[in-house]
Amino acid sequence: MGQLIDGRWHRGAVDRGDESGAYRRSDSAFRARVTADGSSDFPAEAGRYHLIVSPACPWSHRTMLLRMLKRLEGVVSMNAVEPLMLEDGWTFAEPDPVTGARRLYEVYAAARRDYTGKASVPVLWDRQRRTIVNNESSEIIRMFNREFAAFTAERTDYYPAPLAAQIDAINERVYREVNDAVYRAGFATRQEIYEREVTQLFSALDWLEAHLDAHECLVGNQLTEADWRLLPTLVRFDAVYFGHFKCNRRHVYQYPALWRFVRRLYAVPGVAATVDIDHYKRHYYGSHRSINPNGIVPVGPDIDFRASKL
Ligand SMILES: N[C@@H](CCC(=O)N[C@@H](CS)C(=O)NCC(=O)O)C(=O)O
Repeated sequence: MGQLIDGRWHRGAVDRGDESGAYRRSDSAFRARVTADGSSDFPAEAGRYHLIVSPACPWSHRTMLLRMLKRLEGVVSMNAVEPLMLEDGWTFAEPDPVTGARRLYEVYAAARRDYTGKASVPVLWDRQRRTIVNNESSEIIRMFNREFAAFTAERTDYYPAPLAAQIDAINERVYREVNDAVYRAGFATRQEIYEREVTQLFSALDWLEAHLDAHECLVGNQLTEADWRLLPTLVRFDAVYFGHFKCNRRHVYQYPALWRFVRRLYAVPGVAATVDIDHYKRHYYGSHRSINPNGIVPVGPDIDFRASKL
């Protein structure tokens, strides 16, 4: 881990809790938009934008899912970093073919010479202007959903206007109480904070279980962005968050409706190829030495999202 200060990389832990023992995720710095009509400085074009992801990272996973679901594989290129994130941050096995970077922080420094902050994934890079358009996954998925319509035949709208307010409300709660909560539990450095986070997380899972017991999807009768933003946390849960982040009251497979939901989304064509449990385990257990000092990666659990039972 580390971060850029005035465009220079500094090694050292930045993912620690603060003095209160709580963990806070920093805001994303690059917030421009690709637009279909070119009204921003970044018009939608085929072959212009490049997505850099970590397959382990749940925020990256959202962008991988929307890129695949909207059939943008031939429109927006994609490259993945290596599983381990240590002193140099995220790194590439080979120089990234588009930016030439060996380390993700070089991409940030190329975009802004005096950049200060973390070098996080996902990143949406513009080949033409040689800069980062956006590094906030919630915004990248909205661009993939809507702005590239001229370059894909896939018409499914994952953020339909009539459901937008409900999707926003669910997203906000799922982000705070589930997606980010597992990290706050895992990186807490005080017992009472960890316990508070885990307690809240499992009440949120109880709420989702009750909702998905009665409904097929989180919002309306169709799969929306809200469902695809929940999946990355649920597919990582039993293999990583349960053990590594000590979110261990129950497994996802012990919640009948949540487990059905995960398997249903996993069965959607193209989704399974975005899921890589071994990669997740190597990343989390290998990278977060503050909570797993020897970097030992556990062997289990045996998990099969295609099975009707575990
Ligand atoms: N708000 C960002 C969060 C992204 C994020 O936190 N990514 C993590 C990986 S899961 C990261 O790259 N962290 C780099 C670091 O901690 O130095 C988004 O959703 O796009």
